Amino acid sequence: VEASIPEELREAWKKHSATEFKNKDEFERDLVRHIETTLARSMYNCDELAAYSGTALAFRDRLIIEWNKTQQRQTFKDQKRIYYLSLEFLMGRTLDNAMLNVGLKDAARDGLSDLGFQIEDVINQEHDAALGNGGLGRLAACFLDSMATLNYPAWGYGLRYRYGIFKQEIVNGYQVEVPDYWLDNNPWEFPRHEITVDIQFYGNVKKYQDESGKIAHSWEDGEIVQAIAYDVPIPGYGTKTTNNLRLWSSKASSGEFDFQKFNAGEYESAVADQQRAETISAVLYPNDNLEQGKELRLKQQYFWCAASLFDIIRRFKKTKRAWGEFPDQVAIQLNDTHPALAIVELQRILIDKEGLEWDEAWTIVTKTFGYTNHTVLPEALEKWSVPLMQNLLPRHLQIIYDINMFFLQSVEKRFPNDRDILSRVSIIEESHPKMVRMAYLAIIGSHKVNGVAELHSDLLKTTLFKDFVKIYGPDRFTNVTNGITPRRWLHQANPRLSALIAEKLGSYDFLRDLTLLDKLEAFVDDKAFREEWAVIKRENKLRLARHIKATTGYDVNPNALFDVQVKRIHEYKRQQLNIFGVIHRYLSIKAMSAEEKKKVVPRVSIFGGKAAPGYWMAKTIIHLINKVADVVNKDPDVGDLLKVIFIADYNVSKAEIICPASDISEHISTAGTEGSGTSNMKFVLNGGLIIGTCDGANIEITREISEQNIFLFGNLAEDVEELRHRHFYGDFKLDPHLERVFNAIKDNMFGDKADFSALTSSIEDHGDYYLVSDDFNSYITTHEMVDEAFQNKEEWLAKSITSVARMGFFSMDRVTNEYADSIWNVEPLDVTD
Ligand code: RUG
Repeated sequence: VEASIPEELREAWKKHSATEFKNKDEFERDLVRHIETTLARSMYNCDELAAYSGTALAFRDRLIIEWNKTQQRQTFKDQKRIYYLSLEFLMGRTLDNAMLNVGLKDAARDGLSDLGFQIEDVINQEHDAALGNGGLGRLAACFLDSMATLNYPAWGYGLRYRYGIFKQEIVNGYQVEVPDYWLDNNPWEFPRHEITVDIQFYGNVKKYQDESGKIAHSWEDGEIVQAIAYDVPIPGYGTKTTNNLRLWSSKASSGEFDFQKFNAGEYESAVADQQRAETISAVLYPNDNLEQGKELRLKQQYFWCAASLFDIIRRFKKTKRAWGEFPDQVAIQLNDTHPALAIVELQRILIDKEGLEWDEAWTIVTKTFGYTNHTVLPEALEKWSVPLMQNLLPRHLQIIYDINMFFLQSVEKRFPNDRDILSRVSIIEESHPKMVRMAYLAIIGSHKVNGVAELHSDLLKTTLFKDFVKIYGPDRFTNVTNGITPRRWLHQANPRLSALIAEKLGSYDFLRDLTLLDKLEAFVDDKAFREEWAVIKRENKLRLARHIKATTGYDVNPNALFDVQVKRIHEYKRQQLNIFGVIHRYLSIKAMSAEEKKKVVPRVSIFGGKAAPGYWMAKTIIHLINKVADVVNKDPDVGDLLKVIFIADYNVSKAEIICPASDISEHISTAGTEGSGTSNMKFVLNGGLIIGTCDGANIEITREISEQNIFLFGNLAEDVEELRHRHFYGDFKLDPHLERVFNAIKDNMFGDKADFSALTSSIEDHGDYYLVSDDFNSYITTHEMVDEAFQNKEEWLAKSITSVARMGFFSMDRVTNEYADSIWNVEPLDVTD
């Protein structure tokens, strides 16, 4: 308020208030101005990168003008806001999305062309914002797009990593990690040096009596690190709403190095404090579905939770409401357990700083938080060692113990005869060292817990969180099946398909209400429409083929069946099953007569994905894929009938090229292991069919598009435990087709067999935990069915169109509305005035 211009002087301001460009000419004006002034370049010195920067700055002006208005509108209306806390936001590129969302891509295309640039080349200059590992981070990004599109007052809070997910290079078939320094030339963020928060670590807790004689606690000493806000505007599609993503960056609290040390010539130690502080937001941990328990990661988590909560509370306090109204104004969603410390931090602030009683504070806390679980994999469930937490966050550990004590007391009262339940549900695991179970903390501190697909949410209730269902009743647990934003994953990634759909449906309204796609079914038998559909798929395949040629040197036949598996490399996602299937196919082709070969449906097997740097088995899988590619792609016996491609450095912008180009994609996790999966939705929405197990959202995709339009195979989730049990007791027989594949590997067909022995022996000798052998026969037979179906072009097209028409359910907008109704209790803002 102190910084606002006095009422009587505002006319002068308003006269010069920034305006938005609305057409090609105005865009050109802004573009040239930015190139000449902001970038200090000229018409004699303007390359594609400068054209990109100028275009981005022109669009950024527009976004920030709407961002300012949105913030004013939301402050004025003062409705309940959503705060989405996520350690990962996998945004990808921004410019194309911004152009489409504000509806000015055509103006930009024409304007750029007037100056001699192709819009696609300009868009391709942008570096992906890759602040995430995979599905979890991409879901957060889809949420932001959808919440803005639907006019929800919403903020994302995350960390501004200096290094995003590493860049992957393939050297001699091995993954090599290269740092991703993405911040050079990033026009999309606004540093807010005036918005800082001091964050405390270490130190100790003093107990004292306050004036009223009550026992109180203060957290003292330790070290302070400063959090600085960086804001990223998030435009909605076809709406004025432009929300905010606030990312925190860390800095030493003094902001300077120690001058005394500097003067004494101790240069290194003079900057050491500063570097140590900056390390907190330096790197994204490159693990997907795997927790490592490193102290720096815990520091990141607390740093980000504390800064975000401080900010949220500061905003709430401006409204001068009573604390009891906090949950009516604030909904905080925890994306996985990574932000679970926010629960403890809010309780700490309320009792230690604001003087509320424990129960009153705890009621506020639990009404405020919702927790989304994304996995049942034990290795992904976060646990923090008690000694580590004691050292780093001594007061928080005390509060966790108190939360646990009150919780266990209530459990004991309800189940007086069940001693075991107490140790099963305790937040503290009685191991050596003791561990804090973050998922339990998140459940106890939230009013709703949701899984991300039906099967996953059911498994949570019947296995992992079974005791908590008994304690709290089933209503605390719910399901919200994931979705994807059709803006990026259809309109932006596949503009021609989007345009064809718009032509048939009469408008682009389906981008705001994806259920309108169902009207496409009426055109399934329309021959001209089918042809156009086929032409678009072919062009998308050609685009991918060009990318493959440019990046790998391999030529691929666009008439072949493009079979794609792109996602993080993980044993549970079973890229090993796929590459074994490819080897099986290769061996079969090699054994064929010339006559038999004529009947083979040509295939390109395309892989992409990163392995966590410390995940040896995942790296071995990448190595095998590349070695198989080396052999198969050069084998004259095979020619065009089979090609194997590994696309290095899979990321969001590559996904935008790959998804529209698939004929079939693979979602083949061991049943019961994949939370939801979201690339399955992206591929189907782009007219690709899928082969998959009965896992995650594949099940609901099947329900929506019908069994005729999907290739399902493999054991069911309910049989997995029994099979593993049998393997464990020695009841295991390697599938004979898989045995032939293993023999080829052991004959050094793909290089030194020793390189792959860990992989084969995990199946043959160590229990085949992921059921690769059990599912192998069903997998290869289903692929034969895929080949057969692909030969019937007309039927294949009908399946493709029908599936797209039935994908309305998987819009992120449906997801966002479900969270808003059943978890957040938040209404969209009226933006019509
Ligand atoms: O593995 C899951 C995916 O199945 C899911 O679609 C995605 C979004 O909900 O989250 C992924 N995930 C789970 N990423 N990290 C975890 C565990 O921390």
